[in-house]
Amino acid sequence: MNGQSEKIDTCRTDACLRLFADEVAAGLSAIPKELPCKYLYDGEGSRLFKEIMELWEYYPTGCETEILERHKADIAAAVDSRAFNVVELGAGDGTKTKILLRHFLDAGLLFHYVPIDISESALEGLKEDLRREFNGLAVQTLATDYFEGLRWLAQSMRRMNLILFLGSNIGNFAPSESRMFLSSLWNASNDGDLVLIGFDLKKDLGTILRAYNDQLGVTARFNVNILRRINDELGGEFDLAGFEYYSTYNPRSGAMESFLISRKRQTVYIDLCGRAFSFAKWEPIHTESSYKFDKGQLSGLAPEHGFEEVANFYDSRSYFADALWRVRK
Ligand code: AVJ
Repeated sequence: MNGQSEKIDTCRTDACLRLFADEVAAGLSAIPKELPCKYLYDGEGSRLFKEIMELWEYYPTGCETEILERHKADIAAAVDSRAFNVVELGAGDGTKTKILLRHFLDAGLLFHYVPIDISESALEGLKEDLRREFNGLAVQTLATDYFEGLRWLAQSMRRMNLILFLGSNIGNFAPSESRMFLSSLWNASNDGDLVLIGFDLKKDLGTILRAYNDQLGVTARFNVNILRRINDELGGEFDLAGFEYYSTYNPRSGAMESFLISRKRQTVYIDLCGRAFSFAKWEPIHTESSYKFDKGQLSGLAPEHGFEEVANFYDSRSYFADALWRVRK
């Protein structure tokens, strides 16, 4: 990644910085403390997440790649429209999506690709990649969060949409947020649209725990990076060595829960928040939840939100699922 793309994810407008500062202040004043996981993905965070996707411990990427390779023709067959949009929420570096794009192009389907991602540097890299690999593919990128993305979708031309929400990005939502998200998704789409949603499934705990506690410590660095970002963009004074990454599975909620834990009693001033925040020794900041699902939950979610189940695709170990739903209005 070049120097320029490391800069472009930082907030460049006052409004963006203000929101970031306000959300950090709210999260660090809450009991228990938390930080919104969307702020993990600045240029450096997106680079570290790409590194995570290449770790042997982080199985979701390989599983979903296998699913898309195996079922790309089934997905293409479900699209019964001559011209459509492939809209992707949280596209990231698009490595897995390229499997579908390649197949659709080879099958002679007529479509535009609209990747939406909070990380502008990830999108820039993706656009560059696509220009090289998929000559002539119509691509329109949108650097924004999911909710802005859905607003775009609602206003987009009335073409059929295939909406991709891969990688178990949905796992970052608590159940109530997930319901809200699926309702917004339904509201923003048209009758007959298709959605393909990736869900990480419940499985033996060792496998799940290893995926978030890799030996090289990339996931730890990915989490600590949010404090570095607060230092750089908000004038924070975090001592990065003063916090330890900890991630564990909560069998009641069915989620991996990740934290940064203060190793000592400390007070940290953040300039743009205009105040300092105190941490007790061993006090946690919750940085991310990654919910795991079972097959029953998957089948319940579709009808509850106005979708019709078309198919569930699994990898050979049933570690991961891509659910294909049709919007019914
Ligand atoms: C991008 C949200 C799917 O929760 O598994 C990976 C992010 N965090 N390792 C996940 C993540 C730590 C990832 N998602």
